Amino acid sequence: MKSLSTCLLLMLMFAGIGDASAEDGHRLWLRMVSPKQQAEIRVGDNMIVTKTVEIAIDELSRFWRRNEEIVMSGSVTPISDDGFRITRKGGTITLTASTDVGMLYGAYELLRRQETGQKIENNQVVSETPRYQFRVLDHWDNMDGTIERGYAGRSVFFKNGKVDFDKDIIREYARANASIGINMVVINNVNASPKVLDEKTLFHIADIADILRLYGIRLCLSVNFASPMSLDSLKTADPLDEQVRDWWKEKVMQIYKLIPDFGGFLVKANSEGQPGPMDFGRSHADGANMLAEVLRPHGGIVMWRAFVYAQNSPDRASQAYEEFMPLDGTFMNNVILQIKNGPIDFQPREPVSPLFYGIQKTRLMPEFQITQEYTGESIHTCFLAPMWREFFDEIAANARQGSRRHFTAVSGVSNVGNSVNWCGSDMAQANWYAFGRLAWNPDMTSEQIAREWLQQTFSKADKFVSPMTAMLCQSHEAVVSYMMPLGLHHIFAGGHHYGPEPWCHQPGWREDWLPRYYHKADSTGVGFDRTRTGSGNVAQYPQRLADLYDNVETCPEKYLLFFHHVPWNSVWERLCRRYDMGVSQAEGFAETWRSVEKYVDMERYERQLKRFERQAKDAWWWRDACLLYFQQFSKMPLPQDCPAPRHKLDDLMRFSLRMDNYTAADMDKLP
Ligand code: BDP
Repeated sequence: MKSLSTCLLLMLMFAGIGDASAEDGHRLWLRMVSPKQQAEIRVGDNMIVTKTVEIAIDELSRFWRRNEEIVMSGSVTPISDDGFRITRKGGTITLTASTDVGMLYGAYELLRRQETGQKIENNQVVSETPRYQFRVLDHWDNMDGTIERGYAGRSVFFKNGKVDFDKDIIREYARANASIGINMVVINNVNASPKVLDEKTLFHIADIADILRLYGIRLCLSVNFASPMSLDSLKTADPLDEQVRDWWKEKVMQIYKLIPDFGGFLVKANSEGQPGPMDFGRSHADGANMLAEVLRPHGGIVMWRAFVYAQNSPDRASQAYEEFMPLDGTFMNNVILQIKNGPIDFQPREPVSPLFYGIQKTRLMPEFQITQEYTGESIHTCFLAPMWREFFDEIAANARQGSRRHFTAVSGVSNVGNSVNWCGSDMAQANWYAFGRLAWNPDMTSEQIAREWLQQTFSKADKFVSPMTAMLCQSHEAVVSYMMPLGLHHIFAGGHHYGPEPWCHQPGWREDWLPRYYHKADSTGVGFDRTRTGSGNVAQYPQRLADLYDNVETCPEKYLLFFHHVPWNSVWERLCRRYDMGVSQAEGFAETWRSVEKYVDMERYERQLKRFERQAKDAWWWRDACLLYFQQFSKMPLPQDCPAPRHKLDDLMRFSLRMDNYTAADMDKLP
């Protein structure tokens, strides 16, 4: 064995990490403080010290504060999938892994335990392997530097139509991802510009991949299906055309020459106006398989999105299932269908997409949305772990035996941008963290995740951690309650998806982009009838669930108006009370925050307090807009003990935020 701690001091390359200025939020959950004396890290002879292992050693030697020495040892028996084992005997901790990335993950686990006060007892064995093989972060970054549905500034990868990045930032970004186990990133928007595959662009993208690789992360790209036509003037992008196939083959070879560990393609095809195989009379499977075939020899995958819905269909919730079920079993095995968790579109709450139960012979991966497009952007605190847990729990309870094996990957649409604190708000960082932790281990509870994030990000004091954990874990339900309780969905303003506009009417817009398509409020009641006698959507679920959802008596209340059109007299009071519950919870957030003031630095305290205050105001906005609008149909008074509205419906209907580029000042104009 040899000691490496001294030579690693020379790794100036990483010196900047962790030293960022005080409390601007830039250090995320990685706020370890170096001890005066560096820890002794020994490396077993059976381990090859790659650059990734060097990073692991560097992290431990700089931040391990315990008296124990750490021995890093290659594993004699293989530990699967970048897993690791940690054991302690007396004053020696041994970290064992089969791969260098496994070693890095083990190092971060040790540091996480140190920072959250979880001791490793004598003779204890901590053994971890990730549940999902690919833990993917999807960025919706455009090459002009904007980010679709991004609320944290501009892209860290692109600017002015070009690849443009700061090496230190990418290194910090990669480090943060590695610390929570993320091992793949797609750096550009699913609404992909063909230009991303331009040779010159790829050349620069390879520089990003070089940094990510050190942290065990494979880079992927979203591709535009018509790229051969836009980039090289081919007459068609038909996936069965020889010339088109050759074009992709060449392109993929070009990519792998530059990026030998390239992860693969993410494709949004024949969806919301994007080109796809159906433009040429071919199926999704034809398109996906064509790409899969050229990627396979290099070890690449195709993540083919199932987010499709044709115009003017009677029920958008049924479409992906109708389009993809007949194709089950026809996809190559390096194709993974990437399916949004719910059948509509990242709503604050939706049932699980029926495709997760139906598809049996094709690999699947859920797509979550970390960026808060529909849950208050980076302004509202909405901790999403409870929502993602709901998904994992429902799948575990209802999927046919064995079908869980299809889940080899999980993805989340990132909330990262170039703002100093990465996510636009300090609280939104918790969702990036939670996504990584759940992708690694979907059995973790929301409380565990919230707790460890708070301890590392703010303070270990129990008087801070306990109330804040409770608040975070309540926040998703609160947002659902003041925005869209009881199964309501998609009643947002057109365009920005921040505020309520159940009345929204935009001449010329697609029906299914407008709230009235979804809430169907009229004089008889409210809600979308998806029962067997309605749109029939319930029938896409396994029998037990179909029966459960079909019957208004047994349908879980949280999905009531998703599956049923319910008469006002049986739902009005419940609706009012739910909205009120959400409002009072949101008001409580600011109170909780005030009560923990002394545990938080001024900068982050003030910044967050403003957001909580805004959130409480917005909760009132949501509540009044929806209840006053629905009241026009219900013609029923608010229950006596419910507070009177603070706004007038007419005023709210006149108020509108400009799409995507409104400011805090604009919001303050809320009547
Ligand atoms: C919707 C977003 C839109 C995305 C689309 C998608 O509003 O910006 O392009 O999803 O996932 O939620 O493709």
